[in-house]
Amino acid sequence: FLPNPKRVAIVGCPFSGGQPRPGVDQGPIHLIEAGLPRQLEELGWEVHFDGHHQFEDISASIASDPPIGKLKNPRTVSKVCEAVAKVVGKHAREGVLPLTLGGDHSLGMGTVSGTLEQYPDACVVWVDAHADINTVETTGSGNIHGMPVAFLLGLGSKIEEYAWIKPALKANRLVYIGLRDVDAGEKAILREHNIKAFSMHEVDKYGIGKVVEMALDHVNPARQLPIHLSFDVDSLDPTVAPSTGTPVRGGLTFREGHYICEAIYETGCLVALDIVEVNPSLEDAASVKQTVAIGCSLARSALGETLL
Ligand code: 6HN
Ligand code: MN
Ligand code: MN
Ligand code: MN
Repeated sequence: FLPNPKRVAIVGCPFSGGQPRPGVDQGPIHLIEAGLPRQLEELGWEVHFDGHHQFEDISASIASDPPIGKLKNPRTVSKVCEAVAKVVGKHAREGVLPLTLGGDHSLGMGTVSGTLEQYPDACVVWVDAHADINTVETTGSGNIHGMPVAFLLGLGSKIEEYAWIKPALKANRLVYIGLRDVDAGEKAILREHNIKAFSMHEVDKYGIGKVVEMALDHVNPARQLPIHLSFDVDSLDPTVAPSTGTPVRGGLTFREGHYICEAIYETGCLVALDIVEVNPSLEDAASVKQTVAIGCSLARSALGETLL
């Protein structure tokens, strides 16, 4: 499925409305300024980047966007994600691999929707400390970055503003790696729908090599289905990627995170990639630099950078 010639379109999404901490909208700007386009060119990719996505006036939108139930900024998140779905879908249709740079992880409902439009049988590997599967009913925070997977699966009661999402993702085409902070309501959903998840406990027990193999055996047994990799940098340990909004200790090491990306590239099935939740306004300058550099190196690993 990898495009031939190798063409990647960077979709920069300066958006933070799915969660409360300002600054995550600057993530994509830092990743680009750190030289990601040139780094990917050096790997042999033809890189398309025509500037960061210009959403309609987000601050104006948020100012007139009262909660729906518990959900915060619900109309703004929906509008932004619908626009992202269109852009990602268009790149995928044209045979260009979309690399979405967040921004917060609510964007995942846009990116995965875009992928599924072009590749209805795609599977999703969601690398995260969190399951991001709260429904309208179970969310405690009302932060929509904790909910995109529920929308993609069509779980929870429907809200009109999200009617554009065709819940095209099947529970058996989804797998998690890295979980360690899952809400009680989310655990019930994972159990009820038999969703496969490899938490840090399994990473410790089996090692990352075996975990990725088992994860792919579950969602993509013959390694013939397209793969969407949605990588939340908070899956990494906070000592590795400190500048992120919801850090949780006990996360993936630097190598474990990169190994996941390398192993998915090796399948030849990658069709879309998200790198999200880099927040350059959190922690000190050295931490920001380290986190941004890791965002870039994860993208390079997923696009074929090898150690030898
Ligand atoms: N993320 N489960 C928590 C919530 O607010 O629903 C945390 C979600 C974090 C989301 O990191 O993308
Ligand atoms: Mn383009
Ligand atoms: Mn996430
Ligand atoms: Mn997370």
